[in-house]
Amino acid sequence: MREARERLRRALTALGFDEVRFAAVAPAPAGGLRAWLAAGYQADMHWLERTADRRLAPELVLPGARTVIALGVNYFDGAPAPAAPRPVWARYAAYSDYHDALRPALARAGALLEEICGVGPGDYRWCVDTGPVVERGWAARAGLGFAGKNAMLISRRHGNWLFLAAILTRAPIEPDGPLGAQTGGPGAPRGPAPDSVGLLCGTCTRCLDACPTQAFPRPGVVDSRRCISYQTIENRGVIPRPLRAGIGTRVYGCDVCLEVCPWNRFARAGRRTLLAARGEAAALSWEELLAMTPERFAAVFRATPVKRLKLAGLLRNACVAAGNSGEQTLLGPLARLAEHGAPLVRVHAVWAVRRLAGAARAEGLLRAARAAETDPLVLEEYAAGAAEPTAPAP
Ligand code: B12
Ligand code: SF4
Ligand code: SF4
Repeated sequence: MREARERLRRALTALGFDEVRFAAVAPAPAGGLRAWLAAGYQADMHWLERTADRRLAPELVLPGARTVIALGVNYFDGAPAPAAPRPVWARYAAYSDYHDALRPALARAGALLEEICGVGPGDYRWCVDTGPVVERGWAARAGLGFAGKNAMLISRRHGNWLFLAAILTRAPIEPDGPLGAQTGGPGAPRGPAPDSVGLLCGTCTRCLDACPTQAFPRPGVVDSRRCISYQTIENRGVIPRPLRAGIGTRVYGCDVCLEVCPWNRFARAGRRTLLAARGEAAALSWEELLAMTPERFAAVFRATPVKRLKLAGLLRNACVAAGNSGEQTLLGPLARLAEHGAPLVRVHAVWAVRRLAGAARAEGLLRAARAAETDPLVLEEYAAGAAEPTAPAP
């Protein structure tokens, strides 16, 4: 069996997966996901509640499941962290959508599992991100890395720059074991239990200190409602006013708690054979972003994760980021967006003009738009926020 496991590991590595580890299906640690949901940290991602039982118990997703194969794909390109005053995108947005990109490789991985472990096509199920599996938890169990205080699954080889995927299977494959168990020597592991958050963080707290919106109620736990990643990707509505300044010039997602992690110094640029680089977004200037049309949006973001945001969502984010940029030249484009067809865009354009110009100057710039406004959401924005502090010049 061990020989088959190593053959499978080699075959999946050759397929393009940078980490291939095995965990035995076993009870999940108490607390974790359930405590997180009970605290409301999922914001409006109600699908996480509906699927909680299955997320924690692979045997409910695939009856008779014995093993979780935890897979990681390194998407680090070796470039330094992007910085303001340019629009900043999460690193993963520089690729075509990883859900679609990894699917063919996962189908091929299933065929290899059949060939090497002798199971049938109904004896496994693979998922990437959207499946009902706590991917980081099972990856930690399999020793692919450890759960950092930044909540990321951190690999000693690749830092936190890994996409994760999982294959649940009825094949009984010998598990690799979590990191704590391996490093603790024979017998019971010394120090923190293998499932514990921050296993290899020591006294470091960089990620917790760096989060611009204080989204960590405690180490390893993210309150999505305060997280920039949630607000700029998952939230379809208005971004809460108190969080907007903290978003800085981030247009899509957030990597702050990832970038600061010292474990990344061991990370090398990934092979990325399963991913297709898409540099168009990062090359967009503020002016191009704020003047984005439906046609251009479709062309630039086709097959990327950003397309799910839709044009109004992207313009919403671009307004907030531009408002924080300190670039006075953006006042013209932002004032035009205060007359955009979508109320969602107008709300954030009004905020951005005020933040850049200050309340007194903004009044003149927004006079025509305000006179024509009838939408209650936008009128509420006009009524509030007059005291918003202006963004510093870059
Ligand atoms: C919902 C979600 C979000 C939410 C909530 C994030 C959060 N911290 O929970 C939001 C929208 C905020 C988000 C943001 C991001 N996300 Co996200 N997200 C998910 C999703 C779909 C579910 C996560 C979840 O269940 N959260 C609930 C909490 C309680 O669980 P957890 O932190 O994932 O897991 C912990 C517990 O389960 C427990 N645990 C410990 N041991 C064990 C053992 C077992 C057996 C079990 C079951 C559990 C367990 O500790 C785990 C680790 O801390 C996963 C994909 C998936 N299917 O798992 C991707 C995922 C976690 N996201 C990912 C990424 C890349 C991001 C961002 C970096 C994107 C960006 N650049 O903007 C940020 C990072 C924010 C952060 N610091 O966490 C990657 C993470 C890869 C990695 N190396 O860790 C994943 C795995 C997607 C993927 N397939 O690659 N995300
Ligand atoms: S992704 Fe950004 S906002 Fe979210 S927890 Fe990390 S640093 Fe904070
Ligand atoms: S930044 Fe420090 S505390 Fe945060 S995950 Fe990395 S090592 Fe752990």
